[in-house]
Amino acid sequence: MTERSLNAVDPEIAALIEAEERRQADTVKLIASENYVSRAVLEATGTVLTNKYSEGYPGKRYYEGQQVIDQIETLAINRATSVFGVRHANVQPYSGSPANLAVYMAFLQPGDTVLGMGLPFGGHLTHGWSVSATGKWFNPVRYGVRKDTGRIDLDEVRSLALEHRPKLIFCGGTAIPRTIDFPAFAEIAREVGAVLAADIAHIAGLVAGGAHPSPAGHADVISTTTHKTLRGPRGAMLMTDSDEHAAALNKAVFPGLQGGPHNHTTAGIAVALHEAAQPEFRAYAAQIVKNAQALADELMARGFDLVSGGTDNHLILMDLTSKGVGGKPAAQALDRAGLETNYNAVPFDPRKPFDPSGIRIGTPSVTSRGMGEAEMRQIGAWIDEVVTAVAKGDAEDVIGRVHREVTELTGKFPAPGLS
Ligand code: DSN
Repeated sequence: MTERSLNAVDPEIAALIEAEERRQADTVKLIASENYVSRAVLEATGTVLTNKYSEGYPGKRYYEGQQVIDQIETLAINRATSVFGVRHANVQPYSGSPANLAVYMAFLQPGDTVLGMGLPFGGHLTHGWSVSATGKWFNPVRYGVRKDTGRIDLDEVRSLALEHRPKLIFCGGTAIPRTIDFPAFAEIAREVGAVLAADIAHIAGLVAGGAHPSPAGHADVISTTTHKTLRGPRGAMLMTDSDEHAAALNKAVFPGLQGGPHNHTTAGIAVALHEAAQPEFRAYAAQIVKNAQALADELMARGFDLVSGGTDNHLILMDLTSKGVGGKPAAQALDRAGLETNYNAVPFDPRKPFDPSGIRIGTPSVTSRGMGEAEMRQIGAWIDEVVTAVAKGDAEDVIGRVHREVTELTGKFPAPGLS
């Protein structure tokens, strides 16, 4: 039987996928949590591995026919432990939120206290924010950043920990432009007998590439997605050095929260980890940071307020209050100009989460396209031109011109994985 292609079976979806590919190719993607996976990762994820059920773990499954899948998952695990310098890895969590939920299931009972960074300060929903199951089913206590520095106040973290005695402390988040002090968090967690979970979803690629200090040897558990700076497929991993924690985490992921792992994703994660172990990935991680710093410098020179006054990593959080523009209209105008960002709350934001004061910008994707500091300065100039025009209430011509210039630039820097 000759099988028909996607285009023949479902031309509507095929055309939409093609349109999204074109959109990704023609856009300067500045969303800090996104990236372009390689052709190799794409190939691995689009395979027959999606046909197989594998509840359980290598060597201990509830379905037969695991001769190949066991080898794939074992390779992914071994590559994860090697890249991150840990003893155990679980590569099955479907994504970051289920991975973090598994941390709760492994170490807490409903109603127990968790200390995490507040969402508007740069934390994640699953670090105990009120609308998340983690904020409803557990007792959340939140730390933030100092108003004067925009940086985490470790004295506040310590005094909250001493006062509330959490069972679990999360460090890491989604909008933290500065280096996370894992040893300091570990000391606080030890002092109060809490499990320390380092959520490195955003910075996993930087950690793997040596461009951010590693939580290994400090955090009890490391949680990460695989699709951000790490440049893998959408998925997640949980890692630890402790045999006891590893057993608890495995039990929490399956059968606690999930059924069969997504084997095609596991293969993609294995490929991404193989790529992350290559010497050129170190250069990539270093360039992500150089690019973010060049872009931050350009934006500050043009009068933009950056939370914490700059960046140490892949991410810039811009407060547009002084420009007289909300984050949402600015992000929408930038998107129409071909510059894709997301609007984001800034610390102590007086505006609502769906209409906040800031924009979050990241450099993993543009760095994957081979762009460098010169392109970052150009992107900073475009952002300035568009936001200034939006503030003046007359942005259409500027958006049109910048869009043409953006398309010229993206034409010179093909994105990985796109045809
Ligand atoms: N949604 C991710 C981000 O954009 O940072 C976090 O889960």
